[in-house]
Amino acid sequence: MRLIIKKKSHLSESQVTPESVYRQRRQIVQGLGLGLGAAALSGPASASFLDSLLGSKEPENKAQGAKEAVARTEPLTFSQPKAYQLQVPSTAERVATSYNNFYEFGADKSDPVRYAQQFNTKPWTITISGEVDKPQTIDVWAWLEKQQLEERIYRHRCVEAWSMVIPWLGVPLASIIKAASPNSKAKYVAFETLYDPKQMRGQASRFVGGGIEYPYVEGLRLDEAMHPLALLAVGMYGKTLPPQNGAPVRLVLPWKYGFKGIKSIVRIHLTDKQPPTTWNKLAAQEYGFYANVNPKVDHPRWSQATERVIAEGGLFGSERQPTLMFNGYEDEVASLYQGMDLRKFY
Ligand SMILES: Nc1nc2c(c(=O)[nH]1)N[C@H]1C(S)=C(S)[C@@H](COP(=O)(O)O)O[C@H]1N2
Ligand SMILES: [Mo]
Repeated sequence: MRLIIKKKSHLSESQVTPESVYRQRRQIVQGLGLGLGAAALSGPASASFLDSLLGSKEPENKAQGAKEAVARTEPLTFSQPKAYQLQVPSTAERVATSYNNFYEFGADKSDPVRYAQQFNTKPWTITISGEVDKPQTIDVWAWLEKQQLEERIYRHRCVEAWSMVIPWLGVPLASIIKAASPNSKAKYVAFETLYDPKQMRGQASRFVGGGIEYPYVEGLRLDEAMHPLALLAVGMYGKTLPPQNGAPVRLVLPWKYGFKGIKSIVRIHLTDKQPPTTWNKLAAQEYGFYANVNPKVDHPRWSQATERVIAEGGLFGSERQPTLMFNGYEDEVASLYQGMDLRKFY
């Protein structure tokens, strides 16, 4: 019986993220009651191993997935505010849309582009509820037609110590929150991803979904959510978001680790208490509520001082560079955390 299928993709994780790091992050996931022996699941071949257990087939050509994804997007009209155009070459679109974290479709970097292509985002609604004077349900595609979209070229830093530069399209998160009129009790904002195990193979199986308890949830303090850098993204590279990047609507918070950027949002709920967040529930000592990018506060099992840059040339020749405080957005956001011990509130 052949249990391990070696992947041929040139987008193999090991070329982008130091092997020790992605292996370590996955190990947490593996330790969480997945049922199979840890030995059987350990190492970078584990996703392939699971695939083979579940009977899925390796596609002939993975680049095909990326092409389909681009074909499913639609062009958008937008402005380019001067303040947000980072003067650094963007990561190649092909790379940013085929090397993803979206555990609902599998824990391997190449799973989302393979398994999210049939994801149905039409129709799509987002409810805004809780401590607001005007709770509402938004029909996303009708709402989108009335928005003035902005392009924002932001740094994108994953907690796994790799980074990209991505031209996102969206509206300030503040605009949609203001429209619901938060009341005086509103101190935090909770976000929730769609729960639909029929469409999301990772939600249907703990093996595939990395042991995460779904739906994926995230949260921000209200003042963080109202910050002008916080973007409710609906597109990238001039088009609507492809499914693997969080279609139709996701968060982008460039001064925080990527896992705060929750994808495929269906619910926004304002509360007076700090809401639970997915990675914190999974491993609280490793992933905090704040998750601000900070080169001086290491992950317990790896350094955050530097990052591997996945730039224009894609995965080949990617180099390490120093990680910047708040991912380079210190001037903009440091005041949000004045007086806080950033080692304690990591
Ligand atoms: N619902 C959901 N949102 C998610 C994730 C996820 O697994 N599920 N992964 C997060 C992580 S760890 C990162 S780094 C970013 C990746 O976004 P990208 O694939 O567009 O680069 O999405 C974040 N949002
Ligand atoms: Mo991440």
